[in-house]
Amino acid sequence: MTAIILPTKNESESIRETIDCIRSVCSDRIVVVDGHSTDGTAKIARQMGATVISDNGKGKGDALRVAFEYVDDDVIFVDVDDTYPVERIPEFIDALKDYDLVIGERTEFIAGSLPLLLRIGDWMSRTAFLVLYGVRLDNLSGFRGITRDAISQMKLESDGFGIETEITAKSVRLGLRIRKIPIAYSVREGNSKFNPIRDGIAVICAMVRYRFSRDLSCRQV
Ligand SMILES: Nc1nc2c(ncn2[C@@H]2O[C@H](COP(=O)(O)OP(=O)(O)OP(=O)(O)O)[C@@H](O)[C@H]2O)c(=O)[nH]1
Ligand SMILES: [Mg+2]
Repeated sequence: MTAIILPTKNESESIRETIDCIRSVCSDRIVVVDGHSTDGTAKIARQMGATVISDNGKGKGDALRVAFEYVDDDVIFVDVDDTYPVERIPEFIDALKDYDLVIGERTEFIAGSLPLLLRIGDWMSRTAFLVLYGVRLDNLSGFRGITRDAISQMKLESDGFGIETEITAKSVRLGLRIRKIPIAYSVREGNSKFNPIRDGIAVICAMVRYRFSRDLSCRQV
């Protein structure tokens, strides 16, 4: 079985539709890891029969790490803001039979989904990743699948938005099998939690740190 992990922080505008859409395409367990939402997100998810757990209040990376510890299965994780095509989750589950990490590679941006400055930042991030790791990957994509075995090979430590970059970087350096699935990125519902300066710095730090760290499975001291 695969667990579908949904990190949420005040996503009441999207949580219902997201869970409904996932249920219409697969019967796997849905685990919502909530960041102490104040808009009723957790309550809606619970009413819809999802398992709801709480993060430690440190950010999206912390939330995903809490969820990875909570479940024993391979996982798919995806943002809950209507930006990713969650109806394609079965393709990701299927790909996990042959790959360790499956990345929803954003190849198409629907008009209005990413402002110009963030598009430039996204391009710079992918280019920096290519230069540092020798492979072009969407290191920021929030729609992914990863096997239990791969998770246990990397001791994840990012608290915030550096988590996707950490997972991507460690997967490349560990020589894991990575599959890219091209996807479209849509316009967000609700408010973004991504702070371009604070979180952009976290992404850059993760990219550099995991390129040069010697022991990938251990926390840096
Ligand atoms: N549990 C938890 N979830 C979070 C936290 N911060 C963000 N999230 C969730 O993580 C997902 C990604 O956050 P977004 O705000 O969409 O960040 P982003 O996709 O980089 O930015 P946009 O392109 O503006 O959507 C969303 O489902 C958020 O609700 C947090 O601190 N805790
Ligand atoms: Mg988002």
